[in-house]
Amino acid sequence: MRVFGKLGLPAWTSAFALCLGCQAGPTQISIPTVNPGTAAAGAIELADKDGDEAISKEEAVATPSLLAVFEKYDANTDGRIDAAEIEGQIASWYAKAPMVFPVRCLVKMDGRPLMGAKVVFEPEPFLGVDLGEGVSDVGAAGDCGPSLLPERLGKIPYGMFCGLYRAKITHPSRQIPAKYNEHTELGFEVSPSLNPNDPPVLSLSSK
Ligand SMILES: [Ca+2]
Ligand SMILES: [Ca+2]
Repeated sequence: MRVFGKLGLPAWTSAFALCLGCQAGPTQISIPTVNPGTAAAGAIELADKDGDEAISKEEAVATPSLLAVFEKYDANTDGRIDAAEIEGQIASWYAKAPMVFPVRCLVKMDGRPLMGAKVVFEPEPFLGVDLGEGVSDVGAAGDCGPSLLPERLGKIPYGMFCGLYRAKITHPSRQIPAKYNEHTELGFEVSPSLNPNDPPVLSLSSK
């Protein structure tokens, strides 16, 4: 079992502190950054169906990650996410410096841990091509820790770059509805506001 089987939960605290120091530099790994304006324009183009230059909650099904963080991104609480709001959130990822963050989340189906499932975090298409996918197995308690491939991370043990990701979940022996993989409605934001001690839950329903 990746991440949790080998390291156990207590490792997250120290790993988080460790990775906060993993900034880009001449002797460090290359950490890609997303252009806030370009990404925001791309998100609007992808999801804005009615042409009002903003993304409603109904339209956000085309961008599952924005659906997952809709209330957070709708800073002026008008029920729509506009380009300025997306730009502001993306810019905040780099307020200190580009970093790698350990990701932790729980995966449950019908309220129970979905042990043995495979989770893939796929960057939203409007973020460009540099971020890379995160992959993880799901442990007995529903824990998972999607991480980039080791060659992207150098000496950093695991983690992902800040970004908006579509979450795709499959299982070797259980039927998982297409709305959680091929046509996923699940999304996730990797950002400095992640708290590894309070992991978000990806809640699936078998119905
Ligand atoms: Ca719209
Ligand atoms: Ca708004």
